[in-house]
Amino acid sequence: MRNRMGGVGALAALLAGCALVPVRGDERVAATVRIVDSDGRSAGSAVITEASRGVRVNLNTTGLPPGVHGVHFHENGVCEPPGFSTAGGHYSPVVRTNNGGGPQVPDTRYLPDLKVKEDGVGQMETIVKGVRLRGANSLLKRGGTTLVIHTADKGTRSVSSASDRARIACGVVREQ
Ligand SMILES: [Cu+2]
Repeated sequence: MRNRMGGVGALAALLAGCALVPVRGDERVAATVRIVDSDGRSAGSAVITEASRGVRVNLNTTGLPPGVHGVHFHENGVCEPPGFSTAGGHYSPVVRTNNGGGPQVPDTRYLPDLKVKEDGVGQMETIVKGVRLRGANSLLKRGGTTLVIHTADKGTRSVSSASDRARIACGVVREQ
């Protein structure tokens, strides 16, 4: 009996060890974003993980006005309510491609819109190419970056590509 329990314990330890081994090496790199609204109150969060040639963004918000909101990465890691001008302009780093195209500017501005329902709950998930969590074009660069949510459009048309509307929520991208 004692031997058998010992075997189970060894197996459990082995499985626990396996759980620490990432399926893909870069999946372990992650960042979190705590979103605050213009009153400085919590308005949800985002999780950012490395993806192939970019990052995966999973954004969940609460308490924001219903509607279709533009979402962008901005160039400074500072969120000061109410206006969040401290976040600076869009973060849109230059990326050199290796297929002969030379330097390109990826439009990291163009994340999908955040759709907030009548109950104030919003969700958006996407993969953004051209930025990473490490090395060049990192969202965790010196000085930081932010995820900024803009005021909603009246209708349902896409607003992420529109000019920079008023900022209603903001969160600093932080290493997890
Ligand atoms: Cu913006």
